Amino acid sequence: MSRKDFSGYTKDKATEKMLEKSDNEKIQTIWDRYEEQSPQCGFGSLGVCCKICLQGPCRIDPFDENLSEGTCGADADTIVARNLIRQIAAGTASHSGHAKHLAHILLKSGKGEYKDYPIKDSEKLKNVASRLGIETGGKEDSEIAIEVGRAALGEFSEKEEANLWAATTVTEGMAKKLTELGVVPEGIDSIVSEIMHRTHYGNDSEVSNLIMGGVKCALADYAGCHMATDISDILFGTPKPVKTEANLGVLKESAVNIAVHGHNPALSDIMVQVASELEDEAKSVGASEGINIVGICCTGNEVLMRHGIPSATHSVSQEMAIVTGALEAVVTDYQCVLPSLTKIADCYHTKIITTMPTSKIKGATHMEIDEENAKDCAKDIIKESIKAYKNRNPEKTNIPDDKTTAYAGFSTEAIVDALSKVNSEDPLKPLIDNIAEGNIQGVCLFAGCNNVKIKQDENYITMAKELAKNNILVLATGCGGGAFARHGLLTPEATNEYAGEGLKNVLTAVGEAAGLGGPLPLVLHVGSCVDNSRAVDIAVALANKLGVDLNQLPVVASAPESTTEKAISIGTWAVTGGLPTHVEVVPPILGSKEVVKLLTQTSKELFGGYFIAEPDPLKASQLLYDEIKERRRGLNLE
Ligand code: BF8
Repeated sequence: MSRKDFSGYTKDKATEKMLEKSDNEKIQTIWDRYEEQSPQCGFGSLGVCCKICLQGPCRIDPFDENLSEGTCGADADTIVARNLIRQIAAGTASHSGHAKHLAHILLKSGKGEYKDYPIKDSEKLKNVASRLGIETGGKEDSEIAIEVGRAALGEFSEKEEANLWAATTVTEGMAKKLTELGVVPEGIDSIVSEIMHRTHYGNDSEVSNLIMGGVKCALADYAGCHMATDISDILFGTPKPVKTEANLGVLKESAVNIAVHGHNPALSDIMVQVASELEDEAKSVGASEGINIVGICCTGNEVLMRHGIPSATHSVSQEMAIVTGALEAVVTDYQCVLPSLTKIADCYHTKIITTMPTSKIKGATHMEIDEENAKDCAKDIIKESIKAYKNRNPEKTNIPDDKTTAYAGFSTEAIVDALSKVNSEDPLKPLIDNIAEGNIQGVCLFAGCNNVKIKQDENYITMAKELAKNNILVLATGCGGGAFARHGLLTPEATNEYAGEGLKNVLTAVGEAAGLGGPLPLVLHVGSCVDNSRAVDIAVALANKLGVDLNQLPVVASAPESTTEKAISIGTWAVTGGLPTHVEVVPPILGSKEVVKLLTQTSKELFGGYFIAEPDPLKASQLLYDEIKERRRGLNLE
């Protein structure tokens, strides 16, 4: 028996049990590696280490005035700003790389070259095309798909006119303001490249100029996120409410358990589509329950939203899915996949199957995605996973019995559809009326990951309960959505238990009108990280309806356990879009007073949004609630 107490690492019981199992089996986890790395480098934590040129690395010592400049003369402010915007560029490249992959698939789908990717949502295709100014009348879907695909790919290079995907999806006021401030990117890849240029040795060292470059890049991240959501819906269907289950208890004793992990539905969705064809093959090796596909991280969110595929786990606890001993394969695409997975898999029978040319892992089996024959490729991967089943060792298998019911699938369209059951003429009116009357005080979007530095899920759960008690409508994306799923907050029961009276009445009225037989869940899961764009769409619709701008709405955001560079990009565009945005884990910026001031104060004057750093989840909830009340006063709603 493990003698270590893991309750401080995670709020999730299933993860805690698997941490005990890892300890017993002497398997090193992300928490162990973090402890071994501690204390972490103070210079790196403050962001004052520069290794951009070969005369470095240099570091600034805040306590030694003789070490206040690097070899080239860059001071702490410049070094922090350069490091930060390079992180934003990496996040942008990741989200938009995902979108670019989908844009290629859409184009080839339209050309008839990718037969396994038909247009699933023709209405959305036409809506997106119209938004981009593409004529749709009298055209076949395939023709429109080609034009939308080309328009999407055109967004990546530098354009004469800033006409980004993003510009057509925000309020007119915001588009105008961002144009005036000169932060609308000319192209997605071009701004990523520009960031690398301006941060090169001997270039931009003026701090506010660097940060405005970062803001411009973050807006390209937003464009990439929105594009990824739009094209995923067109190719795989726009999500509708689904009921499913979450946590490690979704793994089945007698099934071939396959986890899809990463971000892009390009392969995971196809695997879900073809899995039933291989049920007999799975049964022939003794898996009487057939094939059980489960999700990890955001590709898990994609198939959860569209197919109700259960979520096994997310983010910091991804290794624990393998430690159950019941996972035949982890099939990865890209982003947020730990390189440690292959070492842990070596202790069991689990196969780690990588599928993307840009994301291989040492020790994994590589079976590259072939979009021209996507279904065959997906079947080959499933067959490979089935082979592993007979090697499962029952003595090393322990599936925790923890699982919860979860409702997800709340795309913008699904939310508007539910509201239209209350008022078919004017679907947003019930929401606006209830905000005006104070039954709903405001909206908070929870986004982001889990982070090994924070007790897993603690901040999400504490903050959502606190905000909902104060009648704040809670939306969630990414691994945050997973946290709420694991703890039962994506359910009508949670609404009855935790929502304030006003919020409960509204969620009940909408849920019943929409035929759900009860309230909407306490937290509405709107999708993966790129689907933060869905939350923007909802906020933009509300702002347009009220005739105000985003930075006046009682809408706030929180990334209380964020980890990745992508999360930094998202946080930056949320702030630029006017949202007060809470973070718990502060990116490496504390070495520069000037950068901190720009992000927490000056941004409020420029954009209306700003970062709030607060480690205590209850205090953070209060700060967000105060901001909502201040904005309500601004709209004369108090
Ligand atoms: O894509 S999977 S760890 S980065 S939250 Fe965070 Fe989770 Fe990654 Fe956003 Ni989604």
